[in-house]
Amino acid sequence: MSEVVKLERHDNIAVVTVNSPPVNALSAAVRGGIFDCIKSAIDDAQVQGIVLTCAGRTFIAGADITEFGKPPKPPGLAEVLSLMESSPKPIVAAIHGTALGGGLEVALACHYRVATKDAKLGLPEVKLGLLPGAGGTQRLPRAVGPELAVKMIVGGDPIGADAALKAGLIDEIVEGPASGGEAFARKVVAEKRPLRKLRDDDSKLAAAKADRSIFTNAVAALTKKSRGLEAPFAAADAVGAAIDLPFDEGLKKEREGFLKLMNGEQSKAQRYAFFAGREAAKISGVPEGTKGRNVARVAILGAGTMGGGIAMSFANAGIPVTLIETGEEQLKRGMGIMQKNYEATAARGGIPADAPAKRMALINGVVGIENIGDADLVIEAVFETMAVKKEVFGKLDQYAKPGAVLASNTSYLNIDEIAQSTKRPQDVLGMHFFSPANVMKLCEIVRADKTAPDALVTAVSIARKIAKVPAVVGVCDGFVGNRMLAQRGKQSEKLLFEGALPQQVDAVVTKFGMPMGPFAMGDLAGLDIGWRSRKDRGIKSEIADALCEAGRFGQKTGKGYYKYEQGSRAALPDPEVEKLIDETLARLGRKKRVVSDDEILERMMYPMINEGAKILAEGIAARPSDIDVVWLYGYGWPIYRGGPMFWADTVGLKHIADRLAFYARETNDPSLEPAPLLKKLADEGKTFASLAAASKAA
Ligand code: 3H9
Repeated sequence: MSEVVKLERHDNIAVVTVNSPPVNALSAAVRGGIFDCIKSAIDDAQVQGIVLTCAGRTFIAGADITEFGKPPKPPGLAEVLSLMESSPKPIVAAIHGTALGGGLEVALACHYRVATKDAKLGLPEVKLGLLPGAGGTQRLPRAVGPELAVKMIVGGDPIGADAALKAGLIDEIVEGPASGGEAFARKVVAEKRPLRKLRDDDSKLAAAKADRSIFTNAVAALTKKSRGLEAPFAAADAVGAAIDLPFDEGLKKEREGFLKLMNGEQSKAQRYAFFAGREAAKISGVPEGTKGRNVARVAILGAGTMGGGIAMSFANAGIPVTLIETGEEQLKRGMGIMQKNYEATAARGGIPADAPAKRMALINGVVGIENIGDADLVIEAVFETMAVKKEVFGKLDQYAKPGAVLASNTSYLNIDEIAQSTKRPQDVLGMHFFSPANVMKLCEIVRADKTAPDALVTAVSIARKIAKVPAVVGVCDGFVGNRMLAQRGKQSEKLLFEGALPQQVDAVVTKFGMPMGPFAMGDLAGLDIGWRSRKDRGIKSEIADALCEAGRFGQKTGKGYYKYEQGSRAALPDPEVEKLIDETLARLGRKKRVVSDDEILERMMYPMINEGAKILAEGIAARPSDIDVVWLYGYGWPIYRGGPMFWADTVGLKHIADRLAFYARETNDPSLEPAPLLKKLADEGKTFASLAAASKAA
C-alpha cells in the first residue's frame, strides 16, 4: 500500500516494515505509510498484535532532517504516534541498528520494545541544535527515569541494548528484529499482556518529583560545557516539564521548545554542519565507483605526540598498528604515554576497564622502518622538515609492500615534493591529523598531483572508519586550516602593536565561541618554536621575540603571553607583559590607540574568510562546506555558527569585503584587500553557499 512501508499478516500478527534507505528517516512518505499500515492492521479483525520493524541497515534513524525548515507535509509525526499509542492492539517496536531521534520516539509510543544486541538507542537532537519534538522528552523520563533521560537528551549520546534493557527502555534482547519482534508480539497476545502506555505511567518520576535536585544536579553537570548553545538548556527544560506537568501539558511545552529551536539560527547552522560533514566524504574529481584499497594493518612512523595519538585512533577502531621508532628509548616513552593516556580515560569511566589492555595489544611497537612490510597504509609522523620527510619516503619505497598507501602527517609541507622522493607517487598523499590526534576529529586528506583516485578513496574511507571527519584538500602551504589560521595570527600580532592586549584579543575570540584565543593557543603550543623558525629565516616579530628573549616560552615555562600558576593551565593576565609591550612600542616609536572589540572580531575573522575565498578560487578546497568542516572539527569553531564560510554568509559578503578594504587602507596592509572571488560574490549580492562545487582535479 506504500512504496516505503509495507504491511504483512502472519496469522494474527501484523508486521509493518519500513523500507526507506539509507536510514529509514521519517519522511512524509514514511509517516504516511506507517499511519496507513497501522490503521489497516487495527481495522483488520484477524490481527491481534502488531510489530513495527525496519528493513536495511537500521531502525528509523530520526526525522528526515532535509524536511526541516520547509512547509510541513501531513501527517505530522504526533498524529502518527497518537494513533499508535491509542491502538487497541499491542504494538511492538523491533529495533536493530540505530533507533535515533524521531525513530526512538516512534518506539516509545509503542506498547513494547525489543532490540538486537548491537542496537543503539538515543535522542541526539541536541547535536542538531534541537530537542526531541515528538514526545521524547516526556516519554523517555517515564521509561527510564529523569536522570538517565536527561543524560541521553541533553548529552545526546545513544545507549546500547544491554543498558537499555537494564534501564527498562526495552523489554527483551532478540536475535533478529523481525523474527524476534514477531515472537515477542505472540507472547504479548498469548499472555494477554496490558497495553502499556508510557504517557500513563508516572511511577519513575516519583523520586524526582519528591526531590528535584536529582534532576537539577544532572542538568548542571551536563550543561557545564554547553557555553553559547541554546538546545541543551531548552532540552533540559522540556525534560523538567515531564516532572512538573501532566503529560499533555509537557508535550505542549516540548513542541513550543522544538519549534523555536528549529526556526532559530543555531539549529540551522548545526543541521548545515551535519550535512557538510557527510558531503566532505564525497570526493570530487574521482571516477564514479572507484573502490578503495583494503586496509587490514597500518604502520605509523614516529611514536611522538602525533604518531602516538594516530596509533590510538586506529586501535580504538580495532585496527592493528605497527608503531615504529628509531630507537628503544623513544619507543618505550611513546608506548608508555599511550598506556597512561588509556588508563586515565578508563579511570574517568570514558572507556571500559579492560579497554586499555585490549587496545594496547593492537599496537605493536617496534624499532626500524624495515618492519613496515605488512602494512596496507603507512602514515609518517616524523620530524617536520622536508629533508627528513624525503629521506623517510625514499626508504618507504624500499620497504613498503606494493600498493600500500603512503601518507604524510605533515601540517604544511609540499606533498608533491615529498612524493618525488619515491618511485610510486601515485600512492602518496597527506593525512593531516590534528593534535591531540586521538581526540580531534578532523583529518585533512591532502591530494597531491599524482595521487591515484583509489589511494584517495582509501584514505577518506579509513578516516571515517576511525571516526574522523575527512576533508579533501589540495597542496599549498598549511593546507586549508593552518593557511587560514596564519592570517588570523598575523592580525592578532598586529593588534598588539596598535594598542590591544593579548587578554582582550583572546576574550573577543572566546566570546565568539572558539575554545581558545590566539595568544593562549600560542602559549599552549610553545612560543619558542616560532621564535626559532623566525631566527632561521631572519624574520623579526618584536613583541613575540622580546617575550622569548625574556625566557617566556608559554605554558611550559609558566610564562608567555600570560602567566601560569604551578600545575595550572589557567592563563592569567600579566602586568609584566603589558609593560613589555609598552616598552617595545615606545622603542619602535609606535602610538597606542583604543582598539574596540568589534574591530578585533572583524580583524580576527574576516581575513580568514578572505583566505578561504582564495582557497576556493584555487581549488584547494572543493566546496565552502569543506572549509567549514576543517574549522568545525580541527579548530573548535562553534558548531552553532556553522563554520567560517557559513558564518560569513550570515554576516553578508558585501559587509565583509567592505570592512576588509577599509582595514587594508587604514592599517596599510595590502594583504587585507578583498580576494577577487569574495569581491565578485559581494558585488553580485551572492553567498558562498551559492557556489557550485569545484575541485582542483575536476
Ligand atoms: C529528529 O528526529 C527530530 C524529532 O525529534 C522530532 C520530529 C518532529 N534525515 O551518516 P551516514 C543521510 S532530528 C535525512 O553517512 P552512517 C545522510 O545525510 C533527527 N538524511 O551513515 C547520508 O546521506 P548521503 C535525529 C539522513 O552509517 C546517509 O543518510 N536523528 C538522516 O555513518 C547516510 O548517513 C539524528 O540526528 C536524517 N535523519 O550513520 C540521526 N540521517 O549518503 C542522524 C542520515 O546522501 N544520523 N541521513 O550522504 C546519524 O547520526 C547517522 O546518519 C546514522 C548512520 C548513525 C544514522
